[in-house]
Amino acid sequence: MHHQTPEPSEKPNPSLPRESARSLTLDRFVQTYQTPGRPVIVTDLLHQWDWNLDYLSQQLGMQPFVLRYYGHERYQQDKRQWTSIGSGVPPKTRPFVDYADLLRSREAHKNDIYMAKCSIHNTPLIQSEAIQTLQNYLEHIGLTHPASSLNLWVGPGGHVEALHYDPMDGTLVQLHGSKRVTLFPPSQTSNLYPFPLYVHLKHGMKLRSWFSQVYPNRPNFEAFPKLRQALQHQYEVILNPGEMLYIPTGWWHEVESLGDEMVCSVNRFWRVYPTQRAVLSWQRWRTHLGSVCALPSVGVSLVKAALSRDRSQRFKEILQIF
Ligand SMILES: O=C(O)CCC(=O)C(=O)O
Repeated sequence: MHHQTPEPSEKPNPSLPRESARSLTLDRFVQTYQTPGRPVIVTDLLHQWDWNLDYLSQQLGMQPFVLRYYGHERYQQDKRQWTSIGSGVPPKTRPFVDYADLLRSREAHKNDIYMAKCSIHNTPLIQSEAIQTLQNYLEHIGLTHPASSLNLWVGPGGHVEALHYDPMDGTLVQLHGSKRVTLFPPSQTSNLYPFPLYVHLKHGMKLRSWFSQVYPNRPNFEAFPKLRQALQHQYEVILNPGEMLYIPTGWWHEVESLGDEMVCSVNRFWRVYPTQRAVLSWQRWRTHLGSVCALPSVGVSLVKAALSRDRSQRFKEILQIF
């Protein structure tokens, strides 16, 4: 791969607005951020809680979670060679304490093993003070129509969730360690070279058309010349413990866990308001079309799972992809 270091003039890297949870009102959130679909970092939200590995192990114990085995070579490869990404990477189900051991022994760092988007609804964490405080605050700024459960993301420092966008609005909250989030507005979609919709015909939901084929920090301008334009519109933020990032639908984001230790966040997806913003979002329509293209392949996987001996586990793994 030919990587070029971006010229300083190609990477202005502006930051996003930061608003204190103590002063951000419902009206201001709705008018300034939600209605136009602009991201914001909310500070002073959950800084008194620290979800470190001991706390998580004590709360989650033997409860099983699906881990994604990304493998250490993934980010050395040209993304055009990928056959899976996001929820499509090979899963393995393990008790939380086993994953904690993989983090402590650094096996999780070595093989880039990530616990991504795991619902906390059937765990004691849902009753925690941190989550009660978070729920009250989200309600306070008018986020009252969730499109997903509250999800836990736990992983080794150094892990990167590759550049993608989501079909829903999202909130990402840091509860231990920090993350660097690189964002691009929806207007930059074609300059970020998303995987084409037809990848779903071959790979079903394993490879996803809402992921980008570029590395924003190691650009290959020969293969992706329009990336130069996208880099003019790049934002970079460090999300610290207790802070929350609001990511409107269609905003591209790459999320890197910083430092060397375990990093932990909670996210949730939300219905997009006002509805007009959802209807006018080409990125959202793209994800729907992509899912339709995936149907034949998903159908074949379901038939194969139905005919297999470990039917219920295979069904669970297929459902986990959505
Ligand atoms: O925290 C991460 O690793 C990824 C989170 C993410 O992609 C999201 O919240 O939409």
